[in-house]
Amino acid sequence: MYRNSIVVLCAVLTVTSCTEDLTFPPGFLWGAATAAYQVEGAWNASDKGESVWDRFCHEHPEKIADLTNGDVACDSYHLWKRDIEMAVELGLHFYRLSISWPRLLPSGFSNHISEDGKNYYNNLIDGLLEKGIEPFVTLYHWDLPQSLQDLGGWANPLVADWFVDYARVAYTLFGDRVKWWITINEPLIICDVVYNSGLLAPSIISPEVGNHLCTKNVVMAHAKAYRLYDEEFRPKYHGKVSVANHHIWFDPLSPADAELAELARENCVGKYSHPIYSKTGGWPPALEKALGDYHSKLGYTRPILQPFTQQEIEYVRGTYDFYALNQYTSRLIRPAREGETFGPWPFADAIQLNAKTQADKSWPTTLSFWFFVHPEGIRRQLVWLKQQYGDIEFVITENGLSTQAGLDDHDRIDYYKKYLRQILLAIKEDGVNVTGYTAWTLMDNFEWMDGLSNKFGLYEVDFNNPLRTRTPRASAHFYRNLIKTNKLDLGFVQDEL
Ligand code: GBH
Repeated sequence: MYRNSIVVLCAVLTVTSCTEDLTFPPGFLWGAATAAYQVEGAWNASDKGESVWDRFCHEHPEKIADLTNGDVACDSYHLWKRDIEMAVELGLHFYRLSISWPRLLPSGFSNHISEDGKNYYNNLIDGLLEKGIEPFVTLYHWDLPQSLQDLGGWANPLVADWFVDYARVAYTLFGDRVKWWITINEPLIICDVVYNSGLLAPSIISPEVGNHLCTKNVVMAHAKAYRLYDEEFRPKYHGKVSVANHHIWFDPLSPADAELAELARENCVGKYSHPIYSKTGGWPPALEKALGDYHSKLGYTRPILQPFTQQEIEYVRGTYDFYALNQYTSRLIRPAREGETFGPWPFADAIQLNAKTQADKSWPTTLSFWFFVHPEGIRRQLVWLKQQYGDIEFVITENGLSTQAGLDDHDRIDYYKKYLRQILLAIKEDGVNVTGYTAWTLMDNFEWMDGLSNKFGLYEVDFNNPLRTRTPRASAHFYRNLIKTNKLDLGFVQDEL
């Protein structure tokens, strides 16, 4: 109670007179992230295969806000030495990167490994390690080989086998040096956003069926890749494997909507986490029922969210070494009124739950239409996760702000201060075991449907310059200072740039 009062007091007092403990636990890990398609470029270098993002951007340039694509992006395929330099300048403990599946396996299958693809990732991994920076590697950050999409992609249950074959290649080639693995980045986006909105590659709109088929296949693919590591690679390499989920924190619009908000949390997070992290495994029971009802009302005669067998429940349960969360934003939720229409779940509404979502008027907007700033959301999310899945290790694998161009990004610094302060409260007041944090993103990059004009970077990238010059923003100085001191300086201001 006393400590809580101090915290409340600190919130209203100026920073200097505050006794709030703003240090992070000793050994706390600091990193920054990127993803292959967003930074690498070299989309057809050497024998690289085509990805769904290559195809989508080339066939539908109009679907990207500024008509750009990832053909060159930050050109990290050629400029990886500069990327490592930036990681060194910031003092990062780890750099979260992703491997492009079609760069490593041009056909999508493991029958042929690209020599150049292999060399690229070896160089990057070795270069980081030489500087004492841990490579934190995501196997899948949305760039599915187009060849596999042509065979049904994430809607085909065989994708789990294709994925585990790819994972085996990556563990075999890089597992001696990579100790942190993420199997899949944000199943929610891969399944729910893609099939509900068509806004992202491969842009297949199937909001009643495709998204739900994808859900189980993604969970199975993760579980297989985890089990493979656990059985064959962990004994010699001793690394850690998890999946990175996307989290939107849902609060009820009015207290009467509390149960609905809980169902929305299950639909957003529980759907991809309950099978893996809960004691019982399987789908969250209330959600499985709600989706079952939804589909029967639509006239389907069998469940569309594929049920697990008991054997599958046990196979999937426990397939984690830590909990990885990406979090940016929040929503309020309420039941839909008669006759209201719905935008796509999860950033607009929740037709599956007959519910409408909105942002609170007090939450600042950002350059991204889906993104409202709500720092308390990340603390509530962490507490909820601990309540649901127990006292496990949490690593924040993405968090950051989108802005316009410019080096003086005090709004980004402000965002980091506010979110990190809430994370500290989760650690110190709520006892959540958060052991690491990852800024999204190291440098401006191809922000999917928002193209190149929407900036998330600690470093600004000049996309008009063939050399793709990278320049630190004020926030890079803030982040470097944070890592150096392991302490949040709420008064930090960067004057000189
Ligand atoms: C993360 O996705 C990604 O992992 C990362 O690659 C991305 O650059 C970063 O965050 C910032 O967006 O969903 O209909 O609004 C976060 C989720 C996915 C939200 C793409 C916006 C655009 C289409 N983002 N999405 S929609």
